[in-house]
Amino acid sequence: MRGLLALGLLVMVAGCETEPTAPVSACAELAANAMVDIPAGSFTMGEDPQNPEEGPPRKVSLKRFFISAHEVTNAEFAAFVKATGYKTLAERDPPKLPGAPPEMLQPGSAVFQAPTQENPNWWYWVVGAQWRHPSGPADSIAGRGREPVVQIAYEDAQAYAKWIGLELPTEEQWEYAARAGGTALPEPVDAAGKPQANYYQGVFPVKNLGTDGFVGRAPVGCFKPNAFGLYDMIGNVWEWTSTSGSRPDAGEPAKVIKGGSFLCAANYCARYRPAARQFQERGLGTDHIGFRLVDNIKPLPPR
Ligand SMILES: [Ca+2]
Repeated sequence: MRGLLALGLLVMVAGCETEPTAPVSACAELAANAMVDIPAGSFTMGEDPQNPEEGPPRKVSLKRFFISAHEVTNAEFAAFVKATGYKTLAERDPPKLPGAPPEMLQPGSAVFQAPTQENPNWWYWVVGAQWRHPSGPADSIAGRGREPVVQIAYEDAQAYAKWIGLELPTEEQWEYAARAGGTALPEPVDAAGKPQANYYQGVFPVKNLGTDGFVGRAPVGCFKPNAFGLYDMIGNVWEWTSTSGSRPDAGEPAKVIKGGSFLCAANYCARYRPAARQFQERGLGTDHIGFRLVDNIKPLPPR
């Protein structure tokens, strides 16, 4: 069930588009559903907290697993919907919450819009926002099959995972994969200060410079992969994990999301760091949350 009102910041407006602006010819053509073999190992999870929920650092050991090389794309999700007729939560009638404005009783989802002096909100409930129309009915994913799918609630990501025979990563798996065996933190910029991930350059939330070539989502594979060969573990879109979190203002259980998005800025929260985590209501997708999958290499059942 969607605890939409718990967000507080949501109000109703028409959709507002945040299109990529860069030519995407330099982006890698990545195979659909490509998986990367992640070796068993141990790592230090968490940090001395920049935010209280990120610490303390602790040792975590993991078995070998496979993880998606890139975020699940619109094209991949479209194949699932075509095969199954699946309807995402954003396409279904929302729960009839007491006191909800009439618009919030219509199918829709949460969309970011830069605040203005007249309207300081930055999250909006947009009727008709869903994975095919991430910012609202006037927006379309036509021609954007290589972008990460968004407006996906946790249940939607689970449904896709079940269909394809895989699982959502735990937070431990996700963070281990994001750190990629290194001791130094992966950085969103190179030594010369040039962005090497799709995050937010400028002054969040009012001045998006788009120095990385994108003011919104980028197709997967536009930035160099990490040392494990994984793309967009910094930014582009946040990614669901199967790990539960707690959020006092949530109207329903929350799950941990990881990696930050095109909306994560150094001046605001820098939540593209591997240890960073946010707690997202399970039933609420946004235009900056997607997912990737893991294969836990389960042994075949005995014959
Ligand atoms: Ca990501």
